[in-house]
Amino acid sequence: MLSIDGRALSKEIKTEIREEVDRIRANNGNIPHLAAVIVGDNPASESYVKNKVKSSDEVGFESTVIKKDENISEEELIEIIHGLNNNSDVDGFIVQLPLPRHIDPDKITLAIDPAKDVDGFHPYNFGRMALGIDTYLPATPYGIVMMLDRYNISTEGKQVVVVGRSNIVGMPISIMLAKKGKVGNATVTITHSRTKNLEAQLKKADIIIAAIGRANYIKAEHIKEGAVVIDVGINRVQDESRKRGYRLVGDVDYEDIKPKASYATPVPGGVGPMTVTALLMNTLKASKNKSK
Ligand code: L34
Repeated sequence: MLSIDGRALSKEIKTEIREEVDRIRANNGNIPHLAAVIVGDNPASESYVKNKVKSSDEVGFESTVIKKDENISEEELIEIIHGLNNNSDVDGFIVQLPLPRHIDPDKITLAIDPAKDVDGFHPYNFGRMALGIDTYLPATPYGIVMMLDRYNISTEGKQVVVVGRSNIVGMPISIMLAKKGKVGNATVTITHSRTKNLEAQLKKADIIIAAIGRANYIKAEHIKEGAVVIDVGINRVQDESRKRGYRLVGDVDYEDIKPKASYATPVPGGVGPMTVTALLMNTLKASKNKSK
C-alpha cells in the first residue's frame, strides 16, 4: 500500500502559496488576511485553529484569532461576524465548528458575507459548488480533491462510497466527486447511520471516504482488494503512554487495511493538514477577488 502523505503534500502546496504571496508583496499587492472565530474551550478546535494560524504564518498571510467565551450569545456572535464582514482589512474568515448548543450554526453561517466565506459553508457558495460555478470549496473536501489530483488517483467511472452525510464533508465531497471534471466523474454512493448493509456497500467501493467519527471502525475485512481509503476521522483515544494522555486515530484501522488497500491516508498527517492548506487556498482566492 502507498501512504498518501498529507503533511508532505501540504508543505509542497504551502511553498507554492508562499511564492505567490512573495510576488504579491513585491508588487505592493494585498497580503491575504485570514480571521478565525473560536467559541469556548474545545481542545480539538483549539488545536485545529492553532494549525490554521501557524500555516497562515508559514505562507506569509496575516491572521487574527477572535476567541470568545462559550457563554457568548448568538446575537453577540452575529455582531462579531458583521464586524468582520465590514472590516476591509480581513479578506476571509471562518467560525470554527462545533459551536455551543445554544447557538444555531445555520444562523451563524447565513450571517457570513459569502465573499468572505472561505469555509465555503454559506448556501450561496454551497450552491455555486453544486452547480460547478467557480467558488470557495469547503476545506476538507477541497483538501481531499487536491490529494487525489496530486497523487494521480483517477476517480473517473469509479465506485466511490462516502460514509457520512455532514454538511461540511460527506454531502459536499459526494457532489464534487460525482460532477464532471478531472477529479470527478465518479459513481457516488452516500451512506449514513440509516444505511442498510453498509458492509455490502463498502465491499464494492473502489474509493472509500470515511467521515463517521468512530475510532478504527473500518477494517480490512470491509474493503475490496486494492481500494483507495481516505480517512477523514480524527478521534482521540485514551493512551497513557503518551504525554498528552491520548493519541489520534482515524475512522479506519490503518494498520489492519495496510496490506489490502492500494492507497490510504494516515491519521494524523493525512486529510487534516490538507484541510488547513485548502483554507489557505481559499483565503488567497478571497484576497485576489478583493483586488479585482
Ligand atoms: N468552520 N469548522 C469550520 N471549518 C473547518 O474547516 C472545520 N474543520 C473540521 C472541524 N470544524 C471546522 C477543521 O478545521 C475539521 N478540521 C480540522 C482542521 C485541522 C486538522 C484536523 C481537522 C488538523 O490539523 N489535523 C492534524 C492533527 C491535529 C491535532 O494534532 O489535533 C492531522 O494531522 O490530522
